[in-house]
Amino acid sequence: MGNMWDQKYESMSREDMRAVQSERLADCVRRVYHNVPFFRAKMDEMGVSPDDIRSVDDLKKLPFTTKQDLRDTYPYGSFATPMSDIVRIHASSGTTGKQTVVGYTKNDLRTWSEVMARTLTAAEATKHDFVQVAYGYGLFTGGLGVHYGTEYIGATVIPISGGNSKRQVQVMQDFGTTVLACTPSYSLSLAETLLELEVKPADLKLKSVVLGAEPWTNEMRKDIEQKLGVHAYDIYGLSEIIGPGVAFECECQNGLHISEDHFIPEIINPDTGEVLAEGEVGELVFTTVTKEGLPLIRYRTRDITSLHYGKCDCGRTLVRMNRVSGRSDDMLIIRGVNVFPSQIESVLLEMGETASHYLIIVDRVGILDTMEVLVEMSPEYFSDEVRALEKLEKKIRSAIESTLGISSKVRLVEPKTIERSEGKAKRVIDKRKLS
Ligand code: DLL
Repeated sequence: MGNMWDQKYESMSREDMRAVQSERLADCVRRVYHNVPFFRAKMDEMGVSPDDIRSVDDLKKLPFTTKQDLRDTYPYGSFATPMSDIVRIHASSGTTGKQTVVGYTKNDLRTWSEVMARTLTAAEATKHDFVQVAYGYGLFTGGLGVHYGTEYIGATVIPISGGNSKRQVQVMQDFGTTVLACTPSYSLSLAETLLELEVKPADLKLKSVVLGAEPWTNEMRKDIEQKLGVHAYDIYGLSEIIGPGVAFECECQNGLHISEDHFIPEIINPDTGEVLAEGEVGELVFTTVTKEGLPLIRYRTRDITSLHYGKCDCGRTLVRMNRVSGRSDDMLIIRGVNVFPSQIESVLLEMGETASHYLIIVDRVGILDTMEVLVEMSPEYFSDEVRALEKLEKKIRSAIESTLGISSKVRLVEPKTIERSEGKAKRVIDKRKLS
């Protein structure tokens, strides 16, 4: 059994957890109703009053909150406390439209540190560790989120932020980094820099990497673990809910435990809003029952996953979510077929002859959608021989076609030609949306 930061809440019986959630939910709905005009209007319109919400079973009576609601009330109109109680602002990246602003009270920062402490503890960190935070610092929640969690458990934080890979490696060597936190794609860039500098992972003190902020597959995890020689833990979160720390993997690597005493999850059918049963795949929705600055009720994340309530071998009873395969708005519809970039990633990495770097270019010629996949060769398999390249391109093309049911063009490119990311990787260029 692995270590837990907060045994009481992390291994609570379902009955006790429901009691905690129900009490906190009733209080949260009251606060939001009285302090957030747009949400009060939504509840009034549906004829629901705070008195109707007594237990988690009543959640489904409540209206949803969407990213659009936050945009409509930009910047501070969704906050539930006076601005004088807000001590920190962050913002979501705004890759899919105008950015949204999130605000934290002092208690919210404590909650965030607490859930990050659980996350880091599950990823093998203790007060004796050196945590190198290579997530970006700034309005993005990654850097400061992991930073405060690290200090909270009493470990030593190395706040280097993202980028400058050679310096990252130097710092890992000189400062004795034991835990590295960054995006999965950036961890692969760092693995390449290690190779370039002829530094062997075994010569470092690294024992785990804590990766998240973008979708990645199990195949990519194997690649990272093999290249860095350590366990790679998936961590999940989003700015609107708190930042990193919403859900985290334990040593069983069998789904991510949600800190559900703070964030109650539901899975819904994204088209009808109907709540789905355990194990069914749909859109993840969260209600943040302890947040003060920006409490959100039934916030639609657009992330696609499923929930599992069975007991985990690590001893935690916190519900698990499957790794997020993508966002509903990342889903490409190509000639009527739904395609997630992560499905293509799985196909590529299962073949083993290409690196974990790829780019999907979607376009429209006349009325027909086209998809081209640029794939980087692994240096060990790289060949100048045209026939060998053509053979591999054909193999990848038919693997994509048999898995996804659509044809695509495949172009192999030389090692290190696809742009490396320091934060969230860009996997898709959809030219149809540009025109
Ligand atoms: O990415 C918070 C974060 C920072 C999480 C560091 C983990 C580590 P946002 O910039 O608001 O917040 O982006 C949130 O990123 O809705 C997912 O679509 C995606 N995402 C985050 N973590 C994962 C993950 C941060 N582990 C959006 N797997 C979310 C897949 C992830 N997608």
